[in-house]
Parts: sequence; C-alpha cells; structure tokens
Amino acid sequence: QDLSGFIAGLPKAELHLHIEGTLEPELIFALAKRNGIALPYPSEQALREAYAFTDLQSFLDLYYAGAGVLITEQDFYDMTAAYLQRAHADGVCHAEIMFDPQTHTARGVAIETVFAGIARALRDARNDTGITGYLLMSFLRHLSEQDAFDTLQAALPLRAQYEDLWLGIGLDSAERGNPPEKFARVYQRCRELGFRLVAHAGEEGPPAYVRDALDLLHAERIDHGVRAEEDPVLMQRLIAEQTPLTVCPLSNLKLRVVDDLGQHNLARLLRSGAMVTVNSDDPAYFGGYVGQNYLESALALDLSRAELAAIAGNSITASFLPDAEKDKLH
Ligand code: ES4
Ligand code: ZN
Repeated sequence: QDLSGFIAGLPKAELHLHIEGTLEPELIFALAKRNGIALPYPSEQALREAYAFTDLQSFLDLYYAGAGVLITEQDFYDMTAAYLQRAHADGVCHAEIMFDPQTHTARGVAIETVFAGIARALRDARNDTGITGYLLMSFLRHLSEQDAFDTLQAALPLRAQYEDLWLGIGLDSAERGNPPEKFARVYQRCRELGFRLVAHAGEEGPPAYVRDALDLLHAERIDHGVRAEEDPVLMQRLIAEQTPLTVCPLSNLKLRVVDDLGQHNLARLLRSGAMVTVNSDDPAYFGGYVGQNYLESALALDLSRAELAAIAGNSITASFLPDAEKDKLH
C-alpha cells in the first residue's frame, strides 16, 4: 500500500484548523463574484502566486483580506462544507475548528451569521459522512482585551443553540508583542464558564509564551508550541504532563519558522515522548490539508508507519471528545 493511502486510512482528528484558512482561491473568487466584491488580483492563479510569505504577519495580511469575501450565512456554510469534505477524504473523523468572529464583526457581519453557517455545515456533514466537529471560538490577540470581552459577550447568547458544537475558545493572530498575559482575565472568565481552553504559543513567540499560556491562561492544549524545545525545563514539563502540541509542519515551512521540513523538530518532539499531533492550520494558504502534512513530514523526517499511526492516535487522545468516543476511534 502506498504511503498516502496508509495515511488516509489512519483514523485521525484535526485539532488545529482555522476555517478561514480553508478558503481556496477558487472559492474566494466565487464568493467575491456572488457578493459583488472587487478583488485586487486579476485571477485565482495571481492570488495563489501572492502566497509567498516571509513570516506570520505577511500571511495574516492576506488571510484577513481573503476572509473579506465572507458575507452571508451561505458563504460560511460553503467554506465549512468544502473543508469537511476534504477532511473526510483525508481520513479525518473529527475536527476541532477555530474561527475568528472578530475578523467578520469588524466588517459588519453579524456574529449570528458566522455561527449559523459554520454550524449548519457541521451538522449536515455529520449526517452525510459521519465526520464530527467542535468549534473553538478564537480571539485575535492583536486586538484589545476589551474587544475579546465584547466578542465573548456577543457570542454567549448563542451558546445554548450550539451547545453540541461550541465547547472551547482559542487565541490566535500576531503572537510577538501580544503575550498570553494580555488575555489572562478573558481566559479566567471562559474557564469559569466551563469552556475548554487552547492557545497559540511558541510559533513565533518565545518559550516563555508557552509557559505563560499554561500558567496564566490554563491552556489545555498548545497550538504550535514548537519553540518550547528551546527551554529544556519547559519541554520536560510538557512531556511529564502530556500537554498536547498541535504542530503544523507545512505552516511552519511556509511562514519560515523552519527553513526546510527536514529541519523540523516534529520527529524529535515525538521521539522524546511529547504528545504531538499533526495538523494543517490554514491549508488553502500553506500547500496542503492534513494528509499532505503527514505525508511531507514522513518523507522529510523519515517517520515510520508506526510513528505516523502514533501521531494519529495522539490526535484522538488530545481531542476534546468524550472518553467513550476516543475509545471507539483508537
Ligand atoms: C494563524 Cl498560522 C497562524 N498563527 C496565528 N494565528 C493564525 N490565524 C490563522 N492562522
Ligand atoms: Zn494556527
């Protein structure tokens, strides 16, 4: 059996995925047309050619611009449905999906519209293919604490309606200069409300941000976390506590966190006993969905089939599924 077939056959969860990062150029152009929005690129190909990033911020600028074509509930539905179909084809049985309401409410799109479109696609996909999903509402860390509190307040009336889907919160966008402590009180409130907690840390930011995401935010899972390796004491803690790291190899390559995939610390982290998972982050921008991330990592780092199966197993373990559901998937 070929390696990509083997990978597709592994039951896996995708735990680090920004739904706005799944907007392919084809869909960006289709939605722009449907909504009468002019794009500053002449063609889908020209847009794709602009995806030559130098760092996280250079990507975020294009990513927020691309999300500007999302206006109606149907737009959010179509985006999410397209992702879930691709994920299902990759052998993803469960996806924990981040979305950035502030990117949309700042443009005048109602938060109800965002929730409704994404949630309807999740429910339809579950009925059609069996794939399950949860939502992690993410706060943009380049915006203020007050903006995050306002977003939480706007979203809370929707909680009952999406109780089966929206179970956690996250923190994303520009990491450097926006440390975890900026959102300590927001996370405290979310913790009191019973949300599951994740946070991006240690992608471009220093290991201290990973430590502070654990100690100040009480994050249960660290998105990226690859720079934790620079602090051996922190690394030993992550291993001892089996804190999941949602690693995104192709993202790290495209955003120049690593110069080539052969230099990525994924294999070292795995072999040192850390709870690492492999995820796609923003697959439309970074050159591949989760299966491609497994495949290219395996080829660049000589991951064995047993190691790939271990990573897929970790993704089930590190998910927020109930234990009985995890047992069925292991
Ligand atoms: C992101 Cl790769 C990455 N890092 C931080 N925030 C993000 N939002 C979407 N993709
Ligand atoms: Zn991310």
